[in-house]
Amino acid sequence: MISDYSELSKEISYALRHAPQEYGLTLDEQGWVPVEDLIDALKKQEKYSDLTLQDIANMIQASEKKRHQLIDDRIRALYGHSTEEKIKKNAIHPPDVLYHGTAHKFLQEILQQGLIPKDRQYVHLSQDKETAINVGKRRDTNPVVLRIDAVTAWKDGINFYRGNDTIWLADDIPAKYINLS
Ligand code: HQG
Repeated sequence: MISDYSELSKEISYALRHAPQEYGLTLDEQGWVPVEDLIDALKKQEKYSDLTLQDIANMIQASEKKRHQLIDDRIRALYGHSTEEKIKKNAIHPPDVLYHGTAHKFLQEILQQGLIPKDRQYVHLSQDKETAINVGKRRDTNPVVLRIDAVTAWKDGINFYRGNDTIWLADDIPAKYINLS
């Protein structure tokens, strides 16, 4: 039995978002890997020597954030990737407005340059302000929330993609679609 789901979630995110090769894994175009391969790789560590599929299912179920998707015999991260090969996503019509929570120290640069993916493959946006505040709090105790005119950006040809229920992904968002909320 795994007692620390948070630690397991972090390690699985690391493997599936950033370093699959460290675990002998290769992501397919949509980021999937056979879950048995992930389990076998993790089992090499003492603390995960008894890891089961049920532990992973329980971890996903217990998590407040929907970071991972387990379907049949495959698992993938839903967002956050930094691997070299860009995960293929289907572009879909976004809601009229999306939000981005960030630190005040980045504000000026973002308002000049727009939102860029930095170390990840896509820009990450939030469906609602509350999620954006929580994302921003990782970097600033009193984060700034930006309002993205997603539907206009979409009409102008910027692609948006679904991460999970609350997280959207996008290609670079030019500054003209971004305002303080
Ligand atoms: C900033 C976590 C200066 C951007 C979260 C952000 C999310 C710029 C940082 C998910 C910039 C990148 C993603 C520009 C963007 N100039 N700074 N032009 N453009 N930035 O972590 O959106 O818990 O890669 O504002 O909750 O913060 O891991 O992206 O501060 O859902 O599942 O560059 O990761 O989810 O940071 O977070 P990140 P993010 P998990």
